[in-house]
Amino acid sequence: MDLAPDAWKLYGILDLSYVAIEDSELVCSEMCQGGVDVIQLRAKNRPSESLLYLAKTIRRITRDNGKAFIVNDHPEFARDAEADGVHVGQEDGTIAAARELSGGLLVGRSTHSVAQACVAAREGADYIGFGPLFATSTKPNYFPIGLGDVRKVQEEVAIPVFCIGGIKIENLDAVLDAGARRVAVVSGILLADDIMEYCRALRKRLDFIS
Ligand code: TZP
Ligand code: MG
Repeated sequence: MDLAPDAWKLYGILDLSYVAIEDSELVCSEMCQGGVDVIQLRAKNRPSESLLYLAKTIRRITRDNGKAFIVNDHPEFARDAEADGVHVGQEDGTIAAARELSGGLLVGRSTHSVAQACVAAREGADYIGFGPLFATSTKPNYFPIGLGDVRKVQEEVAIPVFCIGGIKIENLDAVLDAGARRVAVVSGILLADDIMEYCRALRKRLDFIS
């Protein structure tokens, strides 16, 4: 398992608004075998107890497959599940607080502009999400920022930038042509007929990117 976000290109998000909890182990395994580098567990509005239990299960599967594991929103669960990191949004407190609460794990931050990306990097985030590039029902209340700043954000910050939001196999070339080197994908993967094959197709295209 490579713990350096710098080594990750394909960031898969296991979002329980798309996956029934009883299917999550299988989906996680398929994502791992399809070639994601890292899996984030994202479970908005879920009771905390079930989330910690699931986080421990996903930790086991990701570890067995040599993949990194990130927990969204809950630094204490990240710590207790022995995840590699925690991912926090703009409203989720400081990077330092998330790192402290997680017991010193990696901390990623969602950003929606180059300015927010710069702040996150200055604050000490280990990587950022940047988007949504395109409109997406996974994060419906966010205005899509488009492809225009993809190159610029990577010039402005030295930490890894994961482009996110509406990315599918069909538009991946456009995202990469705009300068992206890493992507995070939720519904594209989770709604695919064959999750493993879908991840493999994304992976294959990303392998050409330095
Ligand atoms: N942050 C910015 S867009 C987004 C998140 C979590 C959702 C991306 O989901 P999808 O389904 O890949 O568009
Ligand atoms: Mg959050």
